[in-house]
Amino acid sequence: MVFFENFLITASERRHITRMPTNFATDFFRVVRLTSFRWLLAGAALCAPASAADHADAPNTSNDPSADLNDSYIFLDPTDNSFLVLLMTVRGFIVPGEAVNQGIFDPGVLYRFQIENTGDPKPDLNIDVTFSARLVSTQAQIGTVVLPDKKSLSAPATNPSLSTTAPQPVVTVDASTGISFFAGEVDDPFFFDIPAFSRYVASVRAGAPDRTQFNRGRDSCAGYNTMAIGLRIPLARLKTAKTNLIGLNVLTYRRAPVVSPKGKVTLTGPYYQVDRAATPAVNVALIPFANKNAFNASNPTEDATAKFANDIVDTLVLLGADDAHISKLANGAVFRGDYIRVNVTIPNYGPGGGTNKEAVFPNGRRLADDAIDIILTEINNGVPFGDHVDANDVASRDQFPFFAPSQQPRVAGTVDDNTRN
Ligand SMILES: [Ca+2]
Ligand SMILES: [Ca+2]
Ligand SMILES: [Ca+2]
Ligand SMILES: [Ca+2]
Repeated sequence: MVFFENFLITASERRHITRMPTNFATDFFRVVRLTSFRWLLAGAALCAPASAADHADAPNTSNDPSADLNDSYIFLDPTDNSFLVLLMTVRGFIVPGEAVNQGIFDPGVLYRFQIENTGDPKPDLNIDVTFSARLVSTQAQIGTVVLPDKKSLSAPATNPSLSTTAPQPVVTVDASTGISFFAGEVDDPFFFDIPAFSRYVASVRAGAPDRTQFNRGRDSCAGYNTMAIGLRIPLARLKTAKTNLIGLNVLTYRRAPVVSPKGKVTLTGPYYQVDRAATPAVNVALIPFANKNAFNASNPTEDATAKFANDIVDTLVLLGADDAHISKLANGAVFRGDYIRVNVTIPNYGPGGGTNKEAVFPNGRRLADDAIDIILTEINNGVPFGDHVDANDVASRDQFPFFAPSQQPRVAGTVDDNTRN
């Protein structure tokens, strides 16, 4: 199976999984073996209504939208495979009518691209992005990118607008490093039918799994925008001789406000971690509700100590995955830490960030990859299973930053139901 070669684990790791003590799932698992209602139990494992990839994945992030990561992407630039593209989206579900008011980066948040390039769970490099405060709505915020060697570059974000035409993306190329930077509001590239999935889970809970719920095939993110940050980096700056795999994890940290004795508030306190996002749907679908905040506050090195392994393996068991598929899936978020890893020897080509099947998720992740269907199919033991939403609602660009233009308020007379999804 080419798709999940990056998730394959060793025999000793597999033994470690089977040796791990199970907790609440033990009795469920026994019942699963004895009844034909494993999908009923699978529904019970999904402790909260389904959300998106990582949109509003935990109580703390739902309450802190500007630090709530949605998705992360890593792929070779299909126009030149000697460059690696790193993308993150944050603050989802911006309605076009609020494109300006909500199309803003929080100056109190640090947005981190965390790179793993030595083949173990330990992160090796950080690239951190922060933004100036917005002073007037007509002026772009300034992003500052701090590279692993602590050198930094500053460049404007793309300022949002309420025009019917989306603003052109402002891409800044740093001459000394060859790195390109983009930040701004874009169409949310994630596509998933959230209500269908929730209704399907409810039908499973009710003991009558109803896959026809997916027949409606509507994209819950269609018509909405998200904030996005993108970097295009010469591969040679990130690749080491130790491995052909480069892993990406994205994180947000919020700076604690400090209140002076006279009541003045400044963002000068220490940073604390708010969210992290690598493999889509790990926290949303596999981590029990009670541990979702803890997962976001944790890191890949802790993943590798099996801190959340029981949660993930137990949920996959309850979802009906067999041992072989649990091995592939669990390893992606456990024994080498939760990163999206791309094999940089596999060429990437095609429009919109790449579409050739050899480079599809989980070999990295591209905007067009139907990651949800790929994961659902693996959980369904390789039998095709998906939500009938097969692509983004609008076309991605063919060059960096690849994101489709932001959704804008409609021209007079336009009839659409995009955001009534
Ligand atoms: Ca999130
Ligand atoms: Ca490492
Ligand atoms: Ca979209
Ligand atoms: Ca899909």
